[in-house]
Amino acid sequence: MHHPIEHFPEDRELEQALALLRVAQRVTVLTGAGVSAESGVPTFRGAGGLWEGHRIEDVATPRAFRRDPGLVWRFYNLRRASVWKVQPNPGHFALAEMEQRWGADSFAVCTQNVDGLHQQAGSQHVLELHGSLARVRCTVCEYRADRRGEDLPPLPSCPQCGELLRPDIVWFEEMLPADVWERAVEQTANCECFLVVGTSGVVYPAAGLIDGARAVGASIIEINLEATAATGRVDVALHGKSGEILPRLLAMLKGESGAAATGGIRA
Ligand code: BJW
Ligand code: ZN
Repeated sequence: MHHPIEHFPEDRELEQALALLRVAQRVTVLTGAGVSAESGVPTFRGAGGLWEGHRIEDVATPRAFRRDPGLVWRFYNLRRASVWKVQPNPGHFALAEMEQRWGADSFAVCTQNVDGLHQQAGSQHVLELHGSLARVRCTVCEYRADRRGEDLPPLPSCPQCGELLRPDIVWFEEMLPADVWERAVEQTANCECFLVVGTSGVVYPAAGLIDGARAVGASIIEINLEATAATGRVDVALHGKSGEILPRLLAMLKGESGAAATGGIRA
């Protein structure tokens, strides 16, 4: 169905979201694969959520890596190569600009994404809950390094000890990096408005931040193409593309009309 810009279907919900954002002194955002979808990074679940017939749960575990490191590295080397080519989209840029409005001390992005696109868009206060595709670490020694943009061999080895390297990614059944997680919990406990963007909300402990925000009485706004596991726990659900809704919210915050703000954005 075609909706003319003047009758954007979410207008009432957008106004509600705007009102919640306007009164918040501190804002925390939880992002997932959906924010990068419009940059061309595939999401994990739903259509296209398989990799050569493997479910993410079967490739992204320590057991899978022990069983067949070559298979797992093939998956990561392909994803690394494709991520160097993509660019942030208007959703990433809108969040970076929101951070400037609130100030980096009062605005944090807790991301489950490993693509680095929030930082590339200019966000300073980014907490990478699930690690980074750019980084590798040794399976034996303390070696850890940013190897962004580099093509790695099929089974890369550690420059310090010669043992096998692995992606610095949090796999299923692994703990999140303790310092990053602590800071995410703290940002959530201290926020007054919590944005949940482009995540299915099924992977824990990240999805638990939503409950953390509720527990401290923060208002919760969800932006997603569709209803998710989180929708029942939010105050306002905005259905649509984050690359369109976030810039629109930003424009409304700045006092521009929503319609004028969409001028530069492709439908
Ligand atoms: C748009 C859009 C647009 C599209 N605009 N929206 C049973 C057994 C074992 C473990 C568990 C278990 N039950 C629970 C667990 C714990 C487990 C877990 O949560 N599992 C559930 C899946 C059941 N969690 C863990 O294991 C975590 N660790 C842990 O708990 O440690 C303690 C422990 C120790 C020992 C045993 C058990 C526990 C670690 C979780 C690490 C997750 N890592 C991954 C893979 C990284 C690999 C990689 O990237 O290469 O991280 S999983 C994968 O899911 C990835 C993502 O960050 C994460 C979240 O996915 P996300 O971002 O939500 O993406 P999608 O695809 O699900 O959703 C996209 C959304 O966007 C959709 O809603 C779309 O509608 C929307 N969208 N386009 C707006 N344009
Ligand atoms: Zn090593």
